[in-house]
Amino acid sequence: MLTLYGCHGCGSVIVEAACTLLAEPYRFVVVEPWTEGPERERLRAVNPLLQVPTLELPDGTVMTESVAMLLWLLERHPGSGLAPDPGEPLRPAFLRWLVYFPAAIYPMYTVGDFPDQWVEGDEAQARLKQATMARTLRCWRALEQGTQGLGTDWLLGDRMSLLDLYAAMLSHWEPGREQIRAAAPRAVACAERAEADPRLLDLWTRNFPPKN
Ligand SMILES: N[C@@H](CCC(=O)N[C@@H](CS)C(=O)NCC(=O)O)C(=O)O
Repeated sequence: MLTLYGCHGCGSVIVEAACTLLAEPYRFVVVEPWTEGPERERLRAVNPLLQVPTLELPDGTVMTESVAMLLWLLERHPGSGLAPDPGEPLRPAFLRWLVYFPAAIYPMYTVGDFPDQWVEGDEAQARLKQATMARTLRCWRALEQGTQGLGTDWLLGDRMSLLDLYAAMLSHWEPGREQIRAAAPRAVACAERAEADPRLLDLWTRNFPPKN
């Protein structure tokens, strides 16, 4: 069975969502990379960068990088419908935007969540944080523009794909869903459609409890 290291509301959610839709069983090890403790040391032993998600395969192979895990899961479950198949016209756009989420948007949190690791001084840290949020919103605007016409109800094509799931997870993060919606209304509508999938309702509610 797979072992997934992750935590509440963080990047492991996309991998959990994919495993759920693909009926891929996994054991979940809760670990917050930023909280000291024995779990963090277990994570360090498999991923010296101390990041989640980290995935351990049944043969002991360790995978990091959410997009690598998703592509590996797709290969393991051919015909899942969560991506256009190789050779299909929408495949290049799928690959582009699939990698865009962790390559363009996710790193803004690697910097913005820990500004003290990058610059010294409260003011400089606040400015850096602000700059990462501005860049995040620019990335969402570019996604919105770049995916226009690729789908109507979904980011790509006529069915939910991993793109909608990435959009759902990342649009829960800072600067918050409403600011992200203003930048990328269609992408957020697709994300919310994905969240409404009955197979995933429990997962989203557990990871992103509704705010009162
Ligand atoms: N490129 C990685 C990024 C993973 C990542 O940044 N995860 C966050 C949690 S959502 C983390 O572990 N942050 C701690 C750190 O970067 O030190 C991926 O796509 O999986």
